[in-house]
Formats: sequence, structure tokens, C-alpha cells
Amino acid sequence: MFTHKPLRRFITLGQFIIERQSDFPFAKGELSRLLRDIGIAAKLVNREVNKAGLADILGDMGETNVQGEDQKKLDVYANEQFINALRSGGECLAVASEENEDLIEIESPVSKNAKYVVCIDPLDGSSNIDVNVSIGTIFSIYRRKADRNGATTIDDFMIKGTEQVAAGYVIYGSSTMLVYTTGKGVNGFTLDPSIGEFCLSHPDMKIPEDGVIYSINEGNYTHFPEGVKKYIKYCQEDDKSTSRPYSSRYIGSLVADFHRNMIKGGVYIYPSTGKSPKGKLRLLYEANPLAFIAEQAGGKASNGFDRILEVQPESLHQRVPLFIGSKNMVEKAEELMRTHSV
Ligand code: P6P
Repeated sequence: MFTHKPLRRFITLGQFIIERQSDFPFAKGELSRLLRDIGIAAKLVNREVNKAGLADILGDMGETNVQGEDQKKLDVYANEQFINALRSGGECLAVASEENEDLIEIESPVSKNAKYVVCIDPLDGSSNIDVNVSIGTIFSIYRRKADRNGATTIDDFMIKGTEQVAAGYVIYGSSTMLVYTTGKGVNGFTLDPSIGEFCLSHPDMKIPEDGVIYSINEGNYTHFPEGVKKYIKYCQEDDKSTSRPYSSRYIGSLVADFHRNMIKGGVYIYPSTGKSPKGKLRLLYEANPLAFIAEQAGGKASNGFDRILEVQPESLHQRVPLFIGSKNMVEKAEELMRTHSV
């Protein structure tokens, strides 16, 4: 007797976005199209990342970006792909990118009625390209304030992270995933190269409240705040009742460390250091989008004292200390920061 087994229906990113269209009452498809544009650019970047071992892409451009870091060709390529996709999609007014000192106005005939601004780190962790370690894209989307019109200015970006309408990341790793939130939970999509589509693989992602992995560059230990030093020692103490000592895992690629913690639980900390007294990571296009995702998945994100999403931005490339991941682990680190803060 043949029993018909329905094919396991996969849901593509495009189908999912459309199905969730009703999640954002004010949007009439614009946000859906914006997310679609980002997905398209991610596929183009993924194609080049997968070829990064080839001579024609690898290697320095011989230029440096606004961060003073060597700009790899892939950095430049990724930045161009996301900006071009946002320009041609017609929903984006302006972009704040890690690769550009000033904001980028999207002046195109199709963007005249655009309502959104995008903050993006087009290729985070690019120093890992040459050693074939996972790298990522991080993005954050805001709807322009209704009382704002005319040319976009930096004021359109000096908005707290609580105002984000969407945020996400792409991880170019053993598989390529796009993970995003619009404030109604977090969903993960894995790229199926055979059909060139991101397919829903991790519905309704939640960060475990506890974890046994701490992620921090202990090379900076000498210059860490006392509370961070105390937290590292707490992680290393022998206490089987709380599954300690924890494991130390530090990939040196924020998206890869963050994604592992999303799946397994854990905490990532980049505090103030001697070299980066205000922290290394950027508020607008690294900390805020990942904080939005972390909170939507039941996790937490702070600067060691205050909620990241409540930090008032004052400049495009503003740095901020970042404690992010499993709720209980972030709270333990915050407790030690408060107890040992000067
Ligand atoms: P460090 C990459 O440059 C990055 O911005 C993050 O992806 C990563 O977590 C961090 O910096 C690594 O910084 O100082 O530990 O090498």
C-alpha cells in the first residue's frame, strides 16, 4: 500500500518575508523589499567569499578603511554589493557603512519615496579571510522619523537601538546563514546553493539562558576593567554545581562567536581595553543589531552597565564595550562590573 508522504515543504526567505508581511502594519511591502535586497546582496557576497582563496580576490587593496585597517578586496566588494542592492531596491534613503567615513546618500529615481536608513558592517572579521575563518555581515534598519524630510543627515542615524525596525547578520561559514528579526522573534535561513535560495532552517531561535562558553580576547587581560578580570576568574573556577570551569572559545570574528552563542549559549565580551578605551566594536552597525537579535532571542546585551539598545548614539562610528549572549551569563558579568567598578 503506497502511502503518500507530503514533501517536507521548505520556506524560502522571500516566502517567509511575504508571509510575515502583516507583522509590520505600517509597511506596505517596503520593509519586505528591503530585506529581499539585503538577501540578494548576501548571495553575491557569499559567491565571492567562497572563492576568496583565488588570487584575483585575495590580498590587500593597498588601501585602508576609515578604521585604519587594511582594506581587503572582499571588504570593498561586499560594501559595493550591499550599497548597490539597496540603491536599486528603491527602499533605502541612506547607508552608514563601516567602510565609509561619511553616510552614503542613495540618490536614485527609484528611491524618491524611500522610508528607511540602513547601518551595515558589510564584512566583519575580514582579517580572517586569508585564514579561511568564518566572517559575516551585520545590518540594522531604521524607519526615518515621520517629521524628517529632505536630504538625509547624520541626525537620521543618531537613533537609539530600541527604534530599529529590523536587524540581522549573515555568517559565511561551513554553511551560509542569514539570521534576522523584525521585533517578532528571530529566524535563521540557510543558503541552499543548489537552488540559490535562503531556506528557513532555524525557526524562532532562542539563546539558552545559561551557557558554558565565554568568548573574550584574554590577550588584553592586563588592561581589562577589574570586573571583567573577576568574571574571567569566575568562569575558570572549579564548581561542578554551576558547570564551571567554562570553556574559552574566541574565533576573532564577532559574527561567528555570536552565532555559536545563539545556538549553544555563551557570552561574548569585548570590554574597554588599553588600545580601545571605549571598546572596539561599533554601536550602530555591530552592537545595536546584534543586541536587538539577542534580546529577541531571550538573551541580553549591555556595555557592562547599561542596555546597549538604550545607548544614545553621538557619531556614526562610535565604539562601545559589548557584553552579549546568554541572559544569566551577561547578568553575572554585569554584577561583577558593578561590584568592582571604580
Ligand atoms: P581582537 C574583527 O576585527 C572584530 O571587529 C570582530 O569581528 C572580532 O570579534 C574582534 O574585532 C576581534 O578583535 O582585538 O580580539 O582581534
